[in-house]
Amino acid sequence: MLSNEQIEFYHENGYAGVEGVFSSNEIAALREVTDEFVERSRAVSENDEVFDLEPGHTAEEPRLRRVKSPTNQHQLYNNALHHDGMLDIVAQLIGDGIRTNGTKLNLKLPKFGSPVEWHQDWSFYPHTNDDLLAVGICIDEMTVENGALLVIPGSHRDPIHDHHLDGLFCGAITDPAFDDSSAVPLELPAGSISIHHARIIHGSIPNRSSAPRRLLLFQMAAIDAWPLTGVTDLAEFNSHVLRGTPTIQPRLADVPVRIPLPTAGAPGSIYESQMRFKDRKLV
Ligand SMILES: O=C(O)CCC(=O)C(=O)O
Repeated sequence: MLSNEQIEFYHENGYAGVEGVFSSNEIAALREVTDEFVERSRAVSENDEVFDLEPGHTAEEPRLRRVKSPTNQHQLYNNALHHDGMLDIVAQLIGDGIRTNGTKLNLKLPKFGSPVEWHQDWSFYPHTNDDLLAVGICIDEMTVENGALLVIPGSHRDPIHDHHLDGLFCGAITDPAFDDSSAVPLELPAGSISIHHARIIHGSIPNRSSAPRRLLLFQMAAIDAWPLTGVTDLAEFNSHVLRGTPTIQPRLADVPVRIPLPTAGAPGSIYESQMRFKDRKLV
């Protein structure tokens, strides 16, 4: 559980790091199953429903950068999503009713793991209120050298920045005057969780070290936050509830919104949508 100081820190700064949430056995099991996905990616040559590949990926030298919706791909990841210690912490920040609105496993394998350009998750999925955050389970120690998550403290209270390029959503902050000089890294040992508010500005640089940086990310929303891009299948929507009772009465808050439309093509991963943006800061 978080102390009052940790809760205050999160609300003030928009992020938190909590050590020792996952045991060394739980982390060892997550590493093993993640290694299996890297092995399986050898048989894949193009991005598909499960695998997102780095440029230069080959069967001989697999360069997997994301397993999409890992909780649908393996029971162990799904167990991690329901981890009570983690959900107790999330409940302290967004309330007892919790829905997941997406899961992903970002891998920065040694020496080349892709950077992620500055962005606010909220630009991808604005909701009726902003009690949303992402939890990252550190499968490996996360350091500056292996491409730790970088955050701009307090920026969850900023307006929503422009994430469009040439009129199309690209999932990165495109304002050339954007200043990232106050960014800080979230350096954490394996087994920790990182937490970042959906509106905080964050990103990461490439992995230049010989150690992997694998981060299992769970997006979480308060149960009464509804996506502004709509819900078409209520049963499916409610199947993502992790704790609490679903409601059809969204809570409305005065939040800044830009809709992530139009897109440049079929919506892909953040790596794909940011590719059009050449003037990147995090390279
Ligand atoms: O894996 C990372 O370093 C950044 C993750 C992220 O911001 C995202 O996938 O939206």
